[in-house]
Amino acid sequence: MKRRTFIKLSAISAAGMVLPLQLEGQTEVKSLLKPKTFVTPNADFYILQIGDPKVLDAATWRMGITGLIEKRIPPLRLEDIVAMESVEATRTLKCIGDPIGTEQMSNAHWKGVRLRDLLEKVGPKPEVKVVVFRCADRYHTAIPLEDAMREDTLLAYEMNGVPLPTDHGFPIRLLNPGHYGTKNPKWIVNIHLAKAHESYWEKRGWDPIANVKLGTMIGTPSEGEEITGGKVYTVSGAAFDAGHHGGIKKVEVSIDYGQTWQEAEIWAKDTPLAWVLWKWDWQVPEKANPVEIYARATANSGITQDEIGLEVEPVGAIPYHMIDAAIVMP
Ligand SMILES: Nc1nc2c(c(=O)[nH]1)N[C@H]1C(S)=C(S)[C@@H](COP(=O)(O)O)O[C@H]1N2
Ligand SMILES: [Mo]
Repeated sequence: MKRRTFIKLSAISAAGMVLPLQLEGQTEVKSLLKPKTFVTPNADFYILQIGDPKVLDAATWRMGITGLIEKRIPPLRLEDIVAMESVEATRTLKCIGDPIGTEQMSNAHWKGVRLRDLLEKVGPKPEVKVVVFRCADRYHTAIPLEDAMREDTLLAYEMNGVPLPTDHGFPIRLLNPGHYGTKNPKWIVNIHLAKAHESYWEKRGWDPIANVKLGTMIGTPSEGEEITGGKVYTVSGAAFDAGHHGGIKKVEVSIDYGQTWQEAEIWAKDTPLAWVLWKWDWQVPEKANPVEIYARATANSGITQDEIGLEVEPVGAIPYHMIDAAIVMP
């Protein structure tokens, strides 16, 4: 098996198969760029979970904070959380089952509160190591206490200006910077402070840390697309490092199997916790030919994705995304 076939197959995995992939062709509107907007509309944001979404009622929903705590407080109501100091942030979510990020990566503007502000109300005991989230669909996952206490770890209740949609975790979900979707639980009903915890996906062999790796996805062209020779074609996509390498510095494209690289234009960006969107105008040769398109990112730390990925502490990088297309004559 050719290595690039392996990469494509490995991008489709258990966690990514829980819901069918969003198949291209649903909207055959010829958009020039993919992703085409910096903020993904809620209706287009990918959805992934272990079962059916849980429809929770804000009036009766309560979230307890339990476990190794210094001070007990009554279960919180949504209005208690909304009354706290709020924070807004643009954040990209990406599924661990789609490391390249062609289908299960989206970006939204969220509003919520700092998890830290809630944990400070109860006071974690000195022996606490992890914060466990239990969800209405029986999903559960834990994050290290030091991640929970980060200033940018949020419990979100709004997404793109509206209450969190049911599909994305109404009324409350976690936004855990730097980590794949598995560590961003939805429909939270309990927060438990503990010494250790084995989470839902870890029990099934998935990475318990789930740090996002540096990656670049090619949105246009799509796999197998026919590109008209003799014209300009805009190759486009997204790149994301979730802040682990200081954010994306540049994105490059190669159409000669990685011998030479052309710098793409980054046309939309925010903080390193959101993706960057890039495009590169390619003057397509006037000759019918198969073509392979590669894209790679370089982060502000100086590291560049390479053909076989990259093991850089603490998170590394995934290999180039490669797209097979065909130049055809009009
Ligand atoms: N309660 C709950 N939260 C969950 C999951 C789940 O199955 N149940 N799946 C996780 C995974 S694997 C991903 S990729 C993200 C997807 O979030 P989204 O559906 O809002 O895009 O949700 C995460 N949070
Ligand atoms: Mo995921």
